[in-house]
Amino acid sequence: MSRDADKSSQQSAALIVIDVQNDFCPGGALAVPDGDAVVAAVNRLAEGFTHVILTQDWHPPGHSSFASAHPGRRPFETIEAPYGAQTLWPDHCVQGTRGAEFHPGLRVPQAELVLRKGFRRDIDSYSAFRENDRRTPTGLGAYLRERGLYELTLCGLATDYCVLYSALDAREGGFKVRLALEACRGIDLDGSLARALEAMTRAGVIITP
Ligand code: VGL
Ligand code: ZN
Repeated sequence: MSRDADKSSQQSAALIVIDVQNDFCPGGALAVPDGDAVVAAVNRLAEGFTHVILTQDWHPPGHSSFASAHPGRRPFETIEAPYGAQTLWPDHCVQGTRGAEFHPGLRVPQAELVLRKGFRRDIDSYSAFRENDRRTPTGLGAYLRERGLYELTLCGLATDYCVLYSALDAREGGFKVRLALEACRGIDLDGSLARALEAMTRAGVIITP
């Protein structure tokens, strides 16, 4: 089958590229080990999709997920936010900064939507669908349903945070979800990567190499 024929049979398929931003890559403020290794893999994967959506972690200065906003707290500690446990992070992906930009090697010119998240100062948002209070929607679920995009392939950074929560919420929203593992890298805090892969498998996410 030609690539075009292949694509046209995939009208309900979308690739969702999570947070491939400078701050999550080596040298960035919240670098994921080997994070930039996903760039080439994502570029290759995207060639097979007509519909591509990018997400962008997009925090205002002083965001409540930053350890620096909590005197006496340090990055990677957990605090009790009004909506539950919240890991504290180094300042990262601040709106308008270079760290918040997509990795310069990312080549997905056909991307149809850039979904920004984490822009409310008092709520973090790992998931592309729902913020960390687990109630505030981002609108992505409705967007995908209205466009008839039901078969999602997820990739990006970080496997055990934003990719994980996006995948679980997508399953809860009734989407078919595949995780392209070669195009993902994790932060792995205290075994979080293994736990993430288990949780996604349990939720019916199809994990492919
Ligand atoms: C992420 C921690 C904080 C992610 C975003 O993209 O996985 N992780 N903000
Ligand atoms: Zn963030």
